[in-house]
Amino acid sequence: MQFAKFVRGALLPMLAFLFICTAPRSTIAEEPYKLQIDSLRKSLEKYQDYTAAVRDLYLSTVGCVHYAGEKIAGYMEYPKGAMGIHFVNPTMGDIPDPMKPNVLIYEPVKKKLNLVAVEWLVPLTADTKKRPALFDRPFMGPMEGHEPLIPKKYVHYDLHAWLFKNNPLGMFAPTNPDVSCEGYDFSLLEMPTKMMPGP
Ligand SMILES: [Cu+2]
Repeated sequence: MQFAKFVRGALLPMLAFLFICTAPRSTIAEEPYKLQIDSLRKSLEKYQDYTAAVRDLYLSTVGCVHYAGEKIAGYMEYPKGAMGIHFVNPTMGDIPDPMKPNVLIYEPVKKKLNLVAVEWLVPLTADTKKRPALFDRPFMGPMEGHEPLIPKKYVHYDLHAWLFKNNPLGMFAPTNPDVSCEGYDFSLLEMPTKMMPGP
């Protein structure tokens, strides 16, 4: 049984190795932070009810933001997909707290709002020494504010985490092709945002 031996001895280990190498990067990168991310998800569970979010001063910016996926030199690259409706809490400090994101993101589905993601939004200030990072993930940016909902002059870094809806592009991708603004009255197709120089 030469062939069976070959399958056991060489082919199976080779396939296993190939599988490990080609597993989505996000799955591997999230592993060391799995417990922390699980407890973060648990602590934010209550915001599935958007009125609980509003009571805690996460305030709706109304528009459901999505991107067409175009690439323009000098501008952020957002794969085709949506971010959703950002509820921003302006009462939090400028240092990102891994357990307290300052943005919650909802997807409008029929007449409901489903919590799908969170975001940390960090302004670029004169005190910024380096690019922020959480869960070993560097933030994107710095970039201009996202008009028309955020003024251009609000130059910032940001990091998204799709805690409540799977994102085929990865947990920390900025847009989610499985999230849609369709059928929602305040759907907003945004242009990519201009990149800005960092510290
Ligand atoms: Cu941004």
